[in-house]
Amino acid sequence: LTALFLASSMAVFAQSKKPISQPLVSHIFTADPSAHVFNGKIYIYPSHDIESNTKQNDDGGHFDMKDYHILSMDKIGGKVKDNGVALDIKDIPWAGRQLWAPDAAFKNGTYYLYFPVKDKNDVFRMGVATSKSPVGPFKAEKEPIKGSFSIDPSVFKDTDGNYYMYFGGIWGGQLQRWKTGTYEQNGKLQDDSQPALSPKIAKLSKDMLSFSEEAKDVKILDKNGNELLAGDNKKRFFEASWVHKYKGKYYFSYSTGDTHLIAYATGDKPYGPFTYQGVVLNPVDGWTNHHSIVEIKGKWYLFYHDVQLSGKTHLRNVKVTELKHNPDGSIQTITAYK
Ligand code: FUB
Repeated sequence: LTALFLASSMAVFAQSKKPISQPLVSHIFTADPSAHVFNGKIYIYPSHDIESNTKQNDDGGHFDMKDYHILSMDKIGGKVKDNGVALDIKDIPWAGRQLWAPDAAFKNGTYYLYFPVKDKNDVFRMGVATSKSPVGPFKAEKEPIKGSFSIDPSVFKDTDGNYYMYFGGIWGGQLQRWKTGTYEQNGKLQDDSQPALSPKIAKLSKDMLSFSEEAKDVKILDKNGNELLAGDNKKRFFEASWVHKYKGKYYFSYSTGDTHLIAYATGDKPYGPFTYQGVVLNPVDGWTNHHSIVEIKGKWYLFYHDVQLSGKTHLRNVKVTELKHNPDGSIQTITAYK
């Protein structure tokens, strides 16, 4: 499996030509950009990649991050500010290692930072931290969110004021360990002929600090209404959930992981089911692909990352480019290199 992983990652690197956009910052490595507009300003909540010299493996041990820095800018193309350390792993009482892709939300004067980190038993859980400022510093709650597991929280505020967390990731993201509903250290992925593991959704409680319901499956179907199969790795969910709403439809986008695509599926309700539609972003340089999709002043943007600055899969840099919906609502596929 590892040989396959390395071979596929090399193939991805070999594809690159001239990038269509430049890294937003170059003094630190950043990845997994969750972008939001709060009070008319753009804030990006990324992972902060560092060189920890942990050996690369299929569980992503080399993504050994220890804090978050929030980036901000007044407009697309404007100066990007690094607002310093917003949350440090040492200030999360229950955390063990690996601060992975975060997201943020705002409600009633408080900003909420949601993050996945392995607990002291090496099991990924989701945490939440609060601040009166969009850039922190954030104060972490003493315990992980009850009923949370796996990685890549993404919080969507619906137009009716409800907030939902989408989450999950297979392989190193441990979703396969929760297949039966309870934790199984040796939980395996589905066989190729079985429906793929589903990402999860849970409505957030009014105080934004917990789930108001047990997490449910987010079903992704093909055009015939059948669930995507685990063997369909060019389409099935791997990690990096994101939801945006466009013309009344819900767009669930995600990474296909080992095939390195950002794919999307559409539905009529936040809970889905979602029907697979196509590719948002072709593979970028580096193994991972992770994004967010945001409307800013009437235009839509894709925030994403690649490894232009380092050439190394675990030292990434965030970028942004415009994203276009066609008149029928489909998304024009983006290739990040000319
Ligand atoms: O940044 C660590 C992990 O890599 C994220 O949680 C995944 O989505 C992948 O981008």
